[in-house]
Formats: sequence, C-alpha cells, structure tokens
Amino acid sequence: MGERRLDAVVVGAGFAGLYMLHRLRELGLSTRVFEAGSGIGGTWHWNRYPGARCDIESMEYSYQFSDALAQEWEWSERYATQPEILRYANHVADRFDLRKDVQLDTRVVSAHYDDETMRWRITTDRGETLSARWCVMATGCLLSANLPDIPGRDSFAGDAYHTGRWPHTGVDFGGRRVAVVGTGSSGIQSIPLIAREASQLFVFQRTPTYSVPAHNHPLDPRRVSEIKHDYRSFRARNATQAFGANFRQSDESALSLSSEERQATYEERWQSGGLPFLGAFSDLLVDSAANETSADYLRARIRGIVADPAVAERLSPRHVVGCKRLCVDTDYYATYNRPNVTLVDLRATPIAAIDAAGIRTTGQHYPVDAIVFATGFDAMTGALERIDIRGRGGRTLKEKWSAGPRAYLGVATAGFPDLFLITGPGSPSVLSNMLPSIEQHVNWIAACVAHAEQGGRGPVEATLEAEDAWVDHVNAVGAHTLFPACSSWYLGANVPGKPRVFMPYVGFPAYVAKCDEVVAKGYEGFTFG
Ligand code: NA7
Repeated sequence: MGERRLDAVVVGAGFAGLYMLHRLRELGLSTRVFEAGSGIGGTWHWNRYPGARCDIESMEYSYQFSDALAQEWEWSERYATQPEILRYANHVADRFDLRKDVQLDTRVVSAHYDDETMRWRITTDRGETLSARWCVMATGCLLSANLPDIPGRDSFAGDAYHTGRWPHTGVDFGGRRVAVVGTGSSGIQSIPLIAREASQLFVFQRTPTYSVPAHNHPLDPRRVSEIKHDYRSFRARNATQAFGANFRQSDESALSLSSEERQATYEERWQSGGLPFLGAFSDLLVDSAANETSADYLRARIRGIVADPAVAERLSPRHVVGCKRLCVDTDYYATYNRPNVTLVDLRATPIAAIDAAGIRTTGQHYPVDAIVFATGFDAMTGALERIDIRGRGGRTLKEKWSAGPRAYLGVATAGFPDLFLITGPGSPSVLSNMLPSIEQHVNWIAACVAHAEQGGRGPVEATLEAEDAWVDHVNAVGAHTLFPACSSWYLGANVPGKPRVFMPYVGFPAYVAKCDEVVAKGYEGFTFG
C-alpha cells in the first residue's frame, strides 16, 4: 500500500480523540482517527462489566464545547451507566458527523518522526502507512489491561474475563461459581451484581477498599433544568475546585473541630454520597491525622454494615483514604452479608496458583466456573508504550520514559516534535473530572496547532528545561499531598517492574492557569522549529 498524506493523525476514538478530530477539522486540517476497538467510546467501549458507571455525576461528565449539545442531551441518573455514556459518545459522533474520519478495528502500531521531512510516519496493523505533520495520542489513561502473571493462569478450564475487556455479548453468571480477583472500582461495582446471579461468589481481596455509597437515583427534572438554565456558570464553578468537579470543597480543617462536629460532617457527606466525601475538610488529603479521622469514620461504617465482625475487619482498609482512588458503590459492603459470598483475604493466604478447576491460595483450593480479573490497568503510560513511538534521532518514547514518564504539562515531550498527548502523565487527568480535562487539553492543543499552522511556524517541541522543571513541580506538588502515601496505580505500583513515579498533577485550577500562562508568554517552554 502507498503512503497516504494527511495533516493530522489522532490515535484513539474515545472522548479525547473525537473532540480532537472536531477541532482539527475546524482548523481545516485533513485528519484521520484510528481506533483499535470495534466501536467508538474508548474506556466506555471496553469496560462493559456489570455495574460499570462513572463516579463523577452525569451532569458534570459531558462536553461543554457545544451549548446545543449540552441542552439537548438528557442524562437519566445521577451517575450514568456505561451503556448510557456510550450512547452519549455515539450521539456526539453522529451529531458532529465525526464517523467518516474514524477508522475502527485498526491499531496504530508505530509512529516514527522523520527528522528530514519533519513529519510523522504512522503504520497500522492493517498494513497502512500514513504521513502526517501532527500526531495526537488520545490513547486514554485506563486502557492497557493489567492481567496478573499468576502461575497456571492460562490453564484454567472455565471462562476468564478482565473487566476492562468485557465481552460485548454480556456474561450470564446464573448458577455458576465465580471468582472475582481485585477490589478496586471495577471490583466493587461488579461484585454486588455478580453476587446476585452467581450460585457462589469468592472475592479475592489483596487490599481492602474504602468506598462511599453512590445513593444513585433518577435525575430530578427540575434540578436538571435549573443546571441547564445556566450550565456555563455551573461548569465554571466546578472548574474552580481542586479536581475540576463539584466536591463541595470545604475550607475547614478536620482537626479544628470537635469529634462530634466532625462526625456530623462525615455523616452528611456519607448520606449525600459520592466522591464529595473527600471535600469534607480542607486537610483530608494533605494531613495524615486529619485523614485518619475519615478512615476511622469509614471503618466504623463498614462495621455497621457487615454482619460478621471478622469479615468487617478483613474489609477494613488501613491505608490513607484517597491514596488509592476512593470508590463509589451501590451495596458493596452489604454484599458480604449474602450467604453465597465469601471474602478471601489474600494478605493472610496469597494466591499460589490457578489450575484447570479454580484458584488455589496458600490456605485452600476454590473450585470455580469463571474468573473475573478486576485487576486494573497499566495506567497512564501503558497504552502509549504499546505503540512504537520514535522521536528525533529514532529515540523511542519507551526508552526516554524508562525511569518514569516525562512530559511538559503532560501534553508534549521533548524530542518528539508535533506530537501531543491528551491527558498525559503530568496533567491532572485521572485526578480530575476527565471530560473537562480532556476538553481543556484539546482546546489547548488546537490553539497551539493553529498558532503554528497559521503563523507558518516550524515543529512545536517542548524544551528539555521546561519539561524537567515541570516534572519536578509535579513531584513537589504530589509530595505535599497524601496521594503518594500508598502503593497505587497513580504511582505505577500495581504493575511489576514499572518505575514508581507519581504521574498525575494535583490541582485542576492551578494547572489550567499554568497552561494559559504558557500561551500568554508566547508558548513559554516550547520552540517552533
Ligand atoms: P484498580 O483500582 O487498579 O484495582 C485493581 C484491584 O486488583 C486492586 O484491588 C488490586 O489490589 C487488585 N490486584 C491487582 N493485581 C492483583 C493480583 N496480582 N492479585 C490480587 N489482586 C490484585 O483497577 P480498577 O479497574 O478497579 O479501577 C481502575 C480505575 O478505573 C478506577 O480507579 C477508576 O478511576 C476507574 P492492590 O490494591 O494492588 O493490592
């Protein structure tokens, strides 16, 4: 096949890739989006496990760029289900006529920068070769499945699934003995639903999880119309909060109150539900003593829900609240009161092996018909590093990032001109409401591309100095918080051999201000050929 010339190639057709296409088209640039999946939607295309939902409220988890879109789309529940979010992504693709430039079932295999032509040469698994000036990686933060390398894993004779690669036909667990390995967000969302179907459910827990109830409910049409009446102000207010979402952030210290007052605040947050629990006090995520008060509260709640005190104890986390992502659930802890559910504590009896008939721990053998791996992702860098990306002088991104990812503003990396990352490491990404973060990144990239194209400027490249300073800053800000306080995927600690580097930037408003300042100063930290 011959080489096709384009202005831009976008990798991934999730929310980031779709909006990037829309913006690049507006600039009059010929653009093609490549998507490995058989449909658009990215994360929401792949994660179809039972109970999959967003943990950000649906009125906040949507695009802002089109008022008409924002007005016409109707979310049905406080927290949208995966099928509804996927319908929304498809609606956007149709409404803005995006599909004709999206090529599905096509994985980008390599992207190599040619120093002479100053263009990217991109190849796909369908044998196509493309040449483009701009290459945008909209590959998502939570895509590359982390499947633990347990001895005998592939000898299992039953059905094995990973939550992030769920069969599109759905799975019937009716009357079957099921194992779920992992108790992060995907585990806690799916466990209550699988428990209702399975004859027996064994949950293999390595680290217990803090979770607050979703108190999900159909959206009140009056509340929706109130928000839609002034959607822009609603969004603008949310954008001033630390995570770019309405956490009802308090400026009061947990330690400045009496324990009764604190308790009353936690009660109110628990009753209203969701991630705003973390906004209850100003110091929850920066002061361990303050954090411990929330941990005590949550553990007491677990004891109050779970009938068997020994099970409640095993379900009670001891780590800092929030350093692993706080979960939002429906009936998670109560599920352990069901007679068909057994909690297997892997800290007491680790998994020794998987065999044809089930899972063997150091304690006993659990015969099962199906295993669900809710074991997470090689987050933030996994999807990028699967592509053979080579910048100036043929240097691979993998090699450049071998001691941890390095990107200026999380959007560009020195030595890789005209290549952009959407919500890359070093940007708020997973520690923010992803949709506004994606939009902010895409808008920034589109403006930068326009600046270069319209000014006839050469390749855009982050300088090493700016990148080094930014990476130091990301680490310094992270170190002021409790986020790095335990092993989490924010640190890459869930993937054996992955360098331990705190990847997301804490603080959406400060980040946006920095990006704006960089532009105001003539793209400070970037060169244009
Ligand atoms: P997470 O949050 O990474 O959770 C993965 C879970 O799997 C977690 O409980 C892990 O325990 C467990 N795990 C991982 N490897 C193993 C092995 N080898 N043995 C036993 N248990 C294991 O992934 P999710 O998919 O739930 O959620 C990812 C994000 O998606 C979530 O935060 C939301 O932002 C949406 P560990 O804690 O490492 O001991």
